[in-house]
Amino acid sequence: MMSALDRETPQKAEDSDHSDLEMDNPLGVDNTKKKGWAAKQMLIQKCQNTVGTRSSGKRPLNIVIIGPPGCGKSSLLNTIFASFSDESWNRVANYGSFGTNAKQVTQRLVSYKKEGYYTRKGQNSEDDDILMPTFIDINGFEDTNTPVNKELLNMVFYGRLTEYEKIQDVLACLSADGTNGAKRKYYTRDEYLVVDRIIFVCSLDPKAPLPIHLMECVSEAANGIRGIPVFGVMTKADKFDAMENDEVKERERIFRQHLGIPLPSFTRITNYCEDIDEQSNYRFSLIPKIDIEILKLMTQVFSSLVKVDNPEGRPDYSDKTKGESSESEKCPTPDPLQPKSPSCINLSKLLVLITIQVLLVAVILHFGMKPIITDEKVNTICANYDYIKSKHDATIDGLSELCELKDDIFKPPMHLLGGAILFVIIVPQIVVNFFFATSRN
Ligand SMILES: Nc1nc2c(ncn2[C@@H]2O[C@H](COP(=O)(O)OP(=O)(O)OP(=O)(O)O)[C@@H](O)[C@H]2O)c(=O)[nH]1
Ligand SMILES: [Mg+2]
Repeated sequence: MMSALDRETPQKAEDSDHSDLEMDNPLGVDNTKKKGWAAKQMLIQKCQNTVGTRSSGKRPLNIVIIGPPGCGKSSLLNTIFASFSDESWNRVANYGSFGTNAKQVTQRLVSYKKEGYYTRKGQNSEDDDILMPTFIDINGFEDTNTPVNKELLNMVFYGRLTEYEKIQDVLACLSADGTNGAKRKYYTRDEYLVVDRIIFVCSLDPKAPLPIHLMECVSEAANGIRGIPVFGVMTKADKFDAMENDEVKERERIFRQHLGIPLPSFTRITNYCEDIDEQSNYRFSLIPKIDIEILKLMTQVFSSLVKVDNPEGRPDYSDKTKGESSESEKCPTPDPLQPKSPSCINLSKLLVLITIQVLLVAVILHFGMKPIITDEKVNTICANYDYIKSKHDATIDGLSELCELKDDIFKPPMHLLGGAILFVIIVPQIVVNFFFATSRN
C-alpha cells in the first residue's frame, strides 16, 4: 500500500520552477509537478490522522460556516473540498448567488457530508472510514446582536434546523410566536447536526461593512453553553494585503477582537475563484499554494486539542408556557425582548372586534330589515280601500288580506334577524381564529 508520504517522494524532486498556474497537461490532471504538492500531502495526512476513523467510535465533526452575504462562505467550502482533492476543484457548494446589493435571495441550511466531497483514501486501507467532517453552509443572518439573532444561532448550533430549512421561516416563527412558540416547534425535534466548530468568514475588502454585531452575537452564543471553538477566516487575500494596506490591517484587528479569537484561530485566504484565474483552469487542476493555506487552517479546526468545553451542554429547552392555562398555549407568554406577536388576541383587539360586530348588526338592522314601504303609507292605502269598499260594496282580491295582515307585515322577521346577528358574531371569530392558528404553525 502506497502511503501519502510515499507518493510525495518523487514529487518533491519535481517541485521545481513551475509557476502555480502552469499546467503541462491541462485536461490530464498533472498536479504533481507544482510547488507545494508535498506539503499539501503532508497536511492532508495530518488532517486524516487528526479526525481518526469510524473505529474510534466518534462521530464526524460538524463545522458551520457563518458570515455576511457575499463574503465567500460557499467559495471557501469549495476551496476546502479542493484542498482535500488530488485532482481538481469542483463546484460542490453553490456560490456567487447573492445579488449586487449583497442581499441574498434564499437562505437555507445546506450540509456537505464526507460522501459528497471527499474522494481520497486514507493512509491504509482500514482508513477508508476516515471521519471527515460535515460542513454546514448557511446564510441569512442580520448584523445584529439581539436575542432573536442569538436564538436563531442557537437553533443552528444545537442542531434544531434540518436540511434546506429556511432561516426566514425560523425568524417568522420567532417574531410571530416568540421564543416559547419557537421552542415548541423546533426544540421538540430530534437533534440534526449539533455544531462542534464555527468558522466565521469575512472579506478583507475594507469597503465591505464589518459585521461586528453578528460577530459578537456568534461569539456569545458559541461560548454560552457548550463552548464551541470559533475560527476566523478572511477571504480575498489575493486582492487585499494587510502588509501593504493599513486599512486592511486594522480590519483584521477589529475582526479578531470582536470574534474574541487568538491568532492561531485566524487566517486570511484566497479562494479558488474567477479573480485568480479568468479561465478557471482549476476545474482541471489544482493550485497547491491555495490548498496549503486552507489545510493549515483545517489542521487547527480538526485538532482534538481544540475541544467543545461542555459537549453535553444544551440550552433550556423547556417551554415556559407549559403547565399554565390552556389560554397560554394559544397565546405565548409575551417576551419583553421580542417584537409583539401580531396573531396574539389581546384585550384592545377584542374590543375592536366587538365594536365592529355591533356596528355590523346595527347596519343590518337599519338597512336589511327596513320595509320598502312605510306603515303610514300602508295605513293610508287601507283607509282609502275601506272607504271605497263601504261606498261601492266591492272588494279587491288580495288587498283585503293585505290590510288585514298589515300589522304583521311591519313586525321584523325574527328568524332572519337572529340568523344575521349570529352570522356577524360567529364569522369574524372563525376568521380571526383561523389566522391565529395558521400563524402559529
Ligand atoms: N477575489 C476573490 N473573490 C472571492 C474570494 N472568495 C469569494 N470570492 C467571490 O465573492 C463572490 C461571493 O462568493 P460566495 O462564495 O458566493 O459568497 P457567500 O458568502 O457564500 O455568499 P452568500 O451565500 O450569498 O451569502 C463570488 O463571486 C466569489 O467568486 C476570494 O478569495 N477572492
Ligand atoms: Mg453562499
